[in-house]
Amino acid sequence: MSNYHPLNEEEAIQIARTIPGIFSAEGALVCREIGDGNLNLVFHVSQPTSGSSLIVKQALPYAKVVGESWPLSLDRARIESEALIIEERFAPGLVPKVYHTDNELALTIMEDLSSHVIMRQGLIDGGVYPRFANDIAQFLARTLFFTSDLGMNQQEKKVLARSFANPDLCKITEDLIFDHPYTDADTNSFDPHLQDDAKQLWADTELHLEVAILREKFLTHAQALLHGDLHTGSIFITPESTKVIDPEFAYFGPIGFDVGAVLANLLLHYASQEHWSSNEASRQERRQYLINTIRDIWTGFEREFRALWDEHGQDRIAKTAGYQDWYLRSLFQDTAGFTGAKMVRRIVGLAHVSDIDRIPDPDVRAKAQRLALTIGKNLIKRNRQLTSIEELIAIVDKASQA
Ligand code: SR1
Ligand code: MG
Repeated sequence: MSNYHPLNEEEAIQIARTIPGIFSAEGALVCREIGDGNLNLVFHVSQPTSGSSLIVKQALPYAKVVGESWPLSLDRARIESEALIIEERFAPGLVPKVYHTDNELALTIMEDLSSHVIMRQGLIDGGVYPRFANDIAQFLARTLFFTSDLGMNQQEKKVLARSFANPDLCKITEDLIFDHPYTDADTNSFDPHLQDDAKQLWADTELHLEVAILREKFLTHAQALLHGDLHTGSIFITPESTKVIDPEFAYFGPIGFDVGAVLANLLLHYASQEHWSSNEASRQERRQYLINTIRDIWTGFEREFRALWDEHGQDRIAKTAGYQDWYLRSLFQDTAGFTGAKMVRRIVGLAHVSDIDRIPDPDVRAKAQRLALTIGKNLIKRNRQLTSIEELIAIVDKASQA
């Protein structure tokens, strides 16, 4: 019989004590449950006398954001631990260290990153992160290249993919990103002032065709091991350090989905500058910073992915002239489309982003929401025609000037 049960703080302390090399034998431990995400319990366990600490993360058997009526597999805790270990191998220093995994209790015990802030909040507070574009470009290029058929033995990749079948979490994405925002679904949630905008989304068959094509890619293109939920709430940051957390949605899927997740969340923050910048000059400056970051991420990602391909590509046929250019163009188009889909879902779907939801004035919030929707819809509709990051930026600029 399974020993699984949700931990309380005392039990989290007892388990934390068993992790070697973190706490001194003397000195009490204290614990706080700090989980503010949609799905899990997160215990912060620390020892005031030594200053040591760690995180005990436990999956719940349902989606916390909805309640027990939405059951979810506990296997996602194993998936998260194993994905973190693989990411550390290919992108060392860019994820928290995993100290221990307990699949029965659905636990990952890992490095405490309290010296960092969640990037979404850091951006809201006006933070500037000079290392971020390069760090995340490296993370994306290295984890995605080395788990793709270009950088991993193709038979080993198939075997690895077996342990990353993640049906429950993929189903969340299939529904909440690629279906529900485009119909009058019960799970949708949006401000009443967006009723007409939502109706337009539900009736826009040109948009639906592109969403269907993106959804098909999400369902069938097992290109590489994705993080699967790489928004700015899944990144811990300081100006000197970037750490990607929370890969419980990891599975083998289309590379552009991860790159697009990062760009989408920067663009949602861009749209939210309607509120967070106090005047037009600071808004322009902040938006320019975000656009420069987006440009640097894509160009850094592309440069590193091509360099890895040239140096480590094992395949004779993958060296065929023109194939690398075709592949990168298609990755870029997927990135643009997924960026758009990940923006639209955060305005009308179940789970939103605080950058926009915390805007107090409904008129200002509506302006930010409509800007995000316009950018998102245009990126979805035009993804298959785009060929450069400058074209993507031009879509953003045009929507902002309207
Ligand atoms: C029911 S879970 C809602 C969302 O939270 C996660 O972070 C994913 O983005 C998911 O879609
Ligand atoms: Mg998460």
